[in-house]
Amino acid sequence: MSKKSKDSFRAGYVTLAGRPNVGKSTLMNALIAEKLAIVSPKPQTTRQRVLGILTGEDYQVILLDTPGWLAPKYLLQKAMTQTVETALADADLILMLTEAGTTKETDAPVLSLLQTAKQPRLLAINKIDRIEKGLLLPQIDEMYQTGLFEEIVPISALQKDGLDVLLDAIRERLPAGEPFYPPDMLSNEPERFFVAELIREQIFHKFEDEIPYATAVNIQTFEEGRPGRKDLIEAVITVERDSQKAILIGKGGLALKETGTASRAAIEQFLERPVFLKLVVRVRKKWRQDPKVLKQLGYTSH
Ligand SMILES: Nc1nc2c(ncn2[C@@H]2O[C@H](COP(=O)(O)OP(=O)(O)OP(=O)(O)O)[C@@H](O)[C@H]2O)c(=O)[nH]1
Ligand SMILES: [Mg+2]
Repeated sequence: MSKKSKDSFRAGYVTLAGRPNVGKSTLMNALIAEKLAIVSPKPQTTRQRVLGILTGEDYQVILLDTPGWLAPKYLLQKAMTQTVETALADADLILMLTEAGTTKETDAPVLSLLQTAKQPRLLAINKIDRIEKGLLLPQIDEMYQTGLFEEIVPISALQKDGLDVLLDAIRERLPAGEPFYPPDMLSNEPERFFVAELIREQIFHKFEDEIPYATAVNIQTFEEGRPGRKDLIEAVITVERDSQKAILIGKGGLALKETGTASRAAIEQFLERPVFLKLVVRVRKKWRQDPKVLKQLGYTSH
């Protein structure tokens, strides 16, 4: 690093926060230009904080993607809200995300969460590809009037529109300081985290109703470097009821086979190497309410 860029380097943590389904994970992936966070059309896809690193010539943004902010109804959701609170406390800068075409009432719970935050805040209004540009101005106005945001940037995370402007707004508010991570590093999460998430993403895409929400995935075996053989990954899919297990497995095991095939393709693309993937389904009654299981699955630290 040259002396000049060392002196003017900026680095910091930027926490993404917003309602479920507004496109936080899509934005994270678009900014990092790598699929780090899973995405689905269903709300509450993200359950844990996901860290992504974006390093430029004179800056390093460490993005923290978080679960959508909601009123918790069960222990897993409580853990999800705690994750958001911790990520907000860790932030140098807060980036709230909302959707174009909504009013501030829709975002009232998130806005009140940010009210007590001490850090500078930006707002990105996402999904502008879905509405007429003219309709955006009243929304921008209304959100400025909350007094919470230094800058408001309309974007489409999906179409990668407005991201340069957003990145500039982020960059100029980062604290001066040296990078926290090597420039080529995109995340510090372990591979097995991404692998489990990619399987969970398939389940979010493939199954309806309560199933995705009652499902957790953890990696039991991850054997690399087997001479002449593919890496072996064994994943356990946990559900709450026998009926859910039956649906996940399907007639003659067909549904599980399809989930396995789609998951393996996504995992191989992510890891850039072939793997052998084995899935098993188990039932843990009411695991979403069980502190022990939540801890085992990594949703809580205590
Ligand atoms: N049209 C449009 N759709 C988008 C855009 N960004 C995200 N989406 C879609 O919105 C849905 C939710 O996206 P996610 O990135 O999973 O949203 P999230 O905020 O991370 O959701 P949670 O993790 O559940 O809180 C997906 O179907 C995305 O494809 C956008 O700019 N335009
Ligand atoms: Mg998400």
